[in-house]
Amino acid sequence: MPANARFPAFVLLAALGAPPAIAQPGEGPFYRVVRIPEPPIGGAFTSWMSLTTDGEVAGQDARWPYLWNPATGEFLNLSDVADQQGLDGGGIALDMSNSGRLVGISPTQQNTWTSWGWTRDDGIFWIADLPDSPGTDFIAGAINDHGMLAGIRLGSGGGQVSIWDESRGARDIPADSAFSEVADLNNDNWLVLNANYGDGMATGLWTPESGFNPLTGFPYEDSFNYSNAINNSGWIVGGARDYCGYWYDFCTWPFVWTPADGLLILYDVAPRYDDPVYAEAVDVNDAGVVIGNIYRGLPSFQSFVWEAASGVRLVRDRIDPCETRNGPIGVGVLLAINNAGQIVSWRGLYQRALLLSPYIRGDLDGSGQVELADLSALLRGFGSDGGATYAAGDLDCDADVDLQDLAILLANFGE
Ligand SMILES: [Ca+2]
Ligand SMILES: [Ca+2]
Ligand SMILES: [Ca+2]
Ligand SMILES: [Ca+2]
Repeated sequence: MPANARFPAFVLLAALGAPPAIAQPGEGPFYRVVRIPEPPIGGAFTSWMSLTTDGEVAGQDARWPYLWNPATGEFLNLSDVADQQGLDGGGIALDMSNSGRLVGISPTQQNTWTSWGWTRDDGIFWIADLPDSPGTDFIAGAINDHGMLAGIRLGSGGGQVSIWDESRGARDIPADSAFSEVADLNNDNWLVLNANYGDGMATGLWTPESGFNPLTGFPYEDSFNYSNAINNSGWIVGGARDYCGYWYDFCTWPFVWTPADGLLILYDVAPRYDDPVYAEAVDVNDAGVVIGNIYRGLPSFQSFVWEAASGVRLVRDRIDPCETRNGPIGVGVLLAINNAGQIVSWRGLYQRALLLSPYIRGDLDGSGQVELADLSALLRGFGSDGGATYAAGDLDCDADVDLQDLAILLANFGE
């Protein structure tokens, strides 16, 4: 269509017949892709990655964790801080809070491990030096936005779970002694623990109000059920065992557990009766968006996003079409999601990790909603053929603004 043959907006809307205000629920977020650069000292990110609510990415290289700020492109290298303290054996980050507090461990010259924390204000500090500290044999595995720590004291016969906070110091958590793996800690000081029996796993929740209770409702309580993360509403995600279907064999399925509704297993990540499925949920944000990975059960590895209202969506189908014009980009293992809905994905050594940022197709001005301003901008550019940009209304990245673009916008109108 030549650029001068544009329809007035009211003609188009009349022709399409449906006022946008009563459109169906939209298609949900798509994701823009940023390739995360390699840390300046070299050594690719290893598979631990996290991100703050502000979109700052934490990664782990061969020696020390880094923070990368996508807005400025700057790296903050934690080894700079640590070297000043004479610690040159490196460090491994184990958890980061929403606001960017880190905890991790470093090897000591006595062939043991020492735990450290890091905050923007205080830099690296030794957990053994904290007032009323949990001791030198404490391995911190999780931290929340209030600075509460959770971890394991190794000396006490292997694994006593302990927590520490500034007001009360260190306390041991009375849990079944098998539950000695710290999975995650939220801002209400709810602590998720796993038990690893070698031939099985179980998972449980400790809260200051109710103490420790195993999570229940799993199809096979004494099988491989484990948690990966908890959000600030107490939603817990992980992997649960159940029979595969026709296969007389076990599969691992992603699960979401909520305080109100208990256990929900996401069987719709993969067909139940084909190949054995191994899939898990790895993280959940405070908006209830769950991310996870499907390692087996589909023709190739895939990753997914789940929300209660829309169910499972494969991430490969939700990538900015300008990124996938020449074929799929190979999104890797999803590792973390923040409260803005951004996701970090890791693709293996020597490949760029990805930062995926959600957007709604049709939100031309980036206001977070598809509304009249977006519709009128698209209609102004309607009919352009060649060189059209997203901001001008080319939503499917084929350089024009036509009915296909308009249909996408209208489907998301009001989202
Ligand atoms: Ca955490
Ligand atoms: Ca908008
Ligand atoms: Ca187009
Ligand atoms: Ca087109």
